[in-house]
Amino acid sequence: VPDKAWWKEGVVYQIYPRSFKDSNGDGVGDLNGIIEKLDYIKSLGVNMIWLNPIYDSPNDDNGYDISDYRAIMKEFGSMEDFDNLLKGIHDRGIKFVMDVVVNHSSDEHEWFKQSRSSRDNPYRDYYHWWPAENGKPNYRWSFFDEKGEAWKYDSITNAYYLHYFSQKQPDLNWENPKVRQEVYDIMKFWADKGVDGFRLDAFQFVSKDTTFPKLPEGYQKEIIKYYGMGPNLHSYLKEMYNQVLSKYDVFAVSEGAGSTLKDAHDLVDASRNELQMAYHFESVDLVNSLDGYNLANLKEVFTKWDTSFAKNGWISIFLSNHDVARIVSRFGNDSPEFRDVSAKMLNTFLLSMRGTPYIYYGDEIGMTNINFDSISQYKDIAALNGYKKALSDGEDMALFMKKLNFLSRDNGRTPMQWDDSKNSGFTSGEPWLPVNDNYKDINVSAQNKDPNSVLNHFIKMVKLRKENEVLVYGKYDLLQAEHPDIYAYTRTLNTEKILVLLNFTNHESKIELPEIKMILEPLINNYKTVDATENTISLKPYQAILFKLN
Ligand code: TEU
Ligand code: CA
Repeated sequence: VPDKAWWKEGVVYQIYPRSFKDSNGDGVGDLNGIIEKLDYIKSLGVNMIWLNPIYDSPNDDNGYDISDYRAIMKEFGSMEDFDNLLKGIHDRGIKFVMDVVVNHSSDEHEWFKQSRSSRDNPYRDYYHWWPAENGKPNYRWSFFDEKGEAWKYDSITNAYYLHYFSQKQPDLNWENPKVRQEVYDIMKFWADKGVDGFRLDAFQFVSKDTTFPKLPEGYQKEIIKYYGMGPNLHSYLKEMYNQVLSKYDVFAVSEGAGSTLKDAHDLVDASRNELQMAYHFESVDLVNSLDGYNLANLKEVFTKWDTSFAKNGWISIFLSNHDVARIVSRFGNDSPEFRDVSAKMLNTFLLSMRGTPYIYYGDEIGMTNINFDSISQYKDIAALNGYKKALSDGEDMALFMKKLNFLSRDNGRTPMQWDDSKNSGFTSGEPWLPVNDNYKDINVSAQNKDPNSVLNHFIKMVKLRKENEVLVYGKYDLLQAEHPDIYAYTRTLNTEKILVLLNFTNHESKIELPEIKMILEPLINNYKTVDATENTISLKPYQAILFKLN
């Protein structure tokens, strides 16, 4: 059994602040809006809140481009609002996780303004510059650039700067000790305010080989292998641990875990004194085309990671966040017939695995994709610049739009659906991104009143996890790996054993299990009945049941 820790036992609720609750009618969610909803969050039973970045930012990438790490984005409120929010969170016994975006800053950060102003400016080495008289630097691919180029020419000093993300997100030079000291000071500033955890954005990319050697053709298909886990990453993490993490009762989670299981262990194993948790992308990457996923792969990915982390290290469990489309639309079934049952099944899954579950706002009520069909509806820079790039590359644009419709990040960023009033109670003004039309059917207020709602099922499942340590720490054993429809596993801790049965399909399916003889009452079930005989159980479409075996 792994060592115990509060951050292993929690359930994280992730809030995209722009879209959660607008308190002043400007159409943009804000900190006071979150404060208004703290009792709601408390009622979910979750005990950690992670907010996407709330720092001052020109919003080229919705806050992932930071212009001041010690100030709050004006649209979101003030530092006083932040202090009130943090107090409100702590008063309710909830921990707070801060997003730390330090692979890059905004080009509007004072550091970058200084850095680009002249070659001998003291901030010059805060970023990666390549003097143009040395010729063009070797190609680097960019996630968000409209040409797919990570080097941007800047005429002021006749040099290129590096940006793995957008042109307005220049990469910070971590090889410069001054940059690292700035980051640790920023983290201490927030830890002194009382934040309980840090989510390190795009962190596997910070350390770089600053000779920028030529990389093999097509390397971007294995981007993490080439961009991730740079030469000095671990020594920087040990430094961060010594200066910051070890001094407070905080944990830190890395976004990205390298490209191998060993990479991931090297980040989080306790003996390394680096980070406490990491999340890998293999689960969300299961759906990255119109073909969707297949259950065999899903089982394989989750089983592989669980097995590897059974004794040492700790990972996050999630199927959604602000970088992907909605969980029900990708992994469940968002048709009116199956939307609710499949949402309940997926939440049952996330909350019955080992690892800290991260639940994205709106998934507790089964929010679905918005399915835009015209490029003018999109707001996300990844979609807008991806569109420009596809056009200039001569891609099949009808296919491109179909993919965007299913997979775009905007699908997962629409306003929270609170009630059936105009704009779902999110704002009294014009929402920055439209509310999904289905808000009259899918909203918190209606689901609160319905004991069989997705929301009440979620609350019940969180409670079950809290009351059964076996669901947190218990050993995971996959049953009948080859079953085409059903994901079945047990969780075992000392004498406690729980059986989890999940039908991932839209048809009935049977599974034969000798264990069933011992079954009495289900702990939780997203249907009213259990259809079992002596040793066979038949699951309805997307049926999800937990049984106590011992
Ligand atoms: O994402 C980092 C990351 O690796 C992304 O490339 C992710 O795979 C991509 O967004 C999918 O389209 C983080 C944040 O989560 C993301 O929201 C930011 O846009 C990005 O860093 C830059 O800060
Ligand atoms: Ca607002």
